[in-house]
Amino acid sequence: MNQKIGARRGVVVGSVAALVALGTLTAGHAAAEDVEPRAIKQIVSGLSQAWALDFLPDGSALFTEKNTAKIRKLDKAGKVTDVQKIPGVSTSNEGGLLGIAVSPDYATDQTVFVYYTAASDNRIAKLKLGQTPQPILTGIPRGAENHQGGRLEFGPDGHLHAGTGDAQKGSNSQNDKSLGGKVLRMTKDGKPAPGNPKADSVVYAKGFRNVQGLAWVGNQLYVSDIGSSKLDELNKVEPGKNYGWPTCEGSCSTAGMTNPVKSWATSSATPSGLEYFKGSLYMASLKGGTYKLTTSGAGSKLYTSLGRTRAVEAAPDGSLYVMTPSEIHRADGN
Ligand SMILES: [Ca+2]
Repeated sequence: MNQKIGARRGVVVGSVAALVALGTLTAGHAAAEDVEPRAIKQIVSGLSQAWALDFLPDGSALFTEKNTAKIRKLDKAGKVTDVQKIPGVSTSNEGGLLGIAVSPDYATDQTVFVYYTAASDNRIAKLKLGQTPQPILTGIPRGAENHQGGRLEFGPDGHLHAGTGDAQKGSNSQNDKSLGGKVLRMTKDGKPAPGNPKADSVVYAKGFRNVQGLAWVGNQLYVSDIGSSKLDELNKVEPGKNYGWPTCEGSCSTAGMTNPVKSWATSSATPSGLEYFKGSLYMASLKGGTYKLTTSGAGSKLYTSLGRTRAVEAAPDGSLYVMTPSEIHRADGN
């Protein structure tokens, strides 16, 4: 497809959406450089099941599309180009090419990490752009269709963290030998990171159903977890703790289980990506909009006119990128 036309049309549609949502913009404010107070602007449209996004040191963004299995690049001028298709991706309802994380040492190692569903498992691979991915961690259980997890983020400790799903088998989440239903913490070679609860395991915390977002407030990790039919969760994650699934969905009083800091009805949240930006947690919602929250989960939704949102990432230019399955928006977080 012609990305230039797609991007140009996107700017117009985005301005209209911003007008409707916020009443503060005029159609003339189309440049991506001038996000204003209370502004959100569409900078890309026409994507196919976009899933995750991260930034290169030069300020351009790399993002994944779940079903096309493509890594694509958004340059600072708003132009989208294909980088490459990841081989061996097996798509399902929730499976495909999912997370992406740029090495914090990209300037020296030029390495990017992806999380994807393969025929027999979910896996994490590293690659230099344009080259063949090298798996660093395999054997994360895959569900026939759902609960694949998929988020990848580097922590402030420099280690790679992954959120996984229970692969439609709740007992995986309580099984220390399964990589499903966990937060994983690893080196760039997929080995257990120093300081993990068990020195020989990449498992950092357990008892999740389907972790979709990871973010840090200082050195404190928070994750979003999609519930089954009752409650979705925001969890404050400590190493070695057990976050309850499948015994508990939302808060409970079962010994040994750690309750979420906040839960929401699955009909209103179904959370996805999580980010900490200018003093607030932003949690994407597949039921529409993005939550702006305190660390205790107080707050409400912004950007509801966007519909489903999948990922939220703080950009090096000081803005917040909000990604839906088909669009990327640039916002100021208000
Ligand atoms: Ca829980």
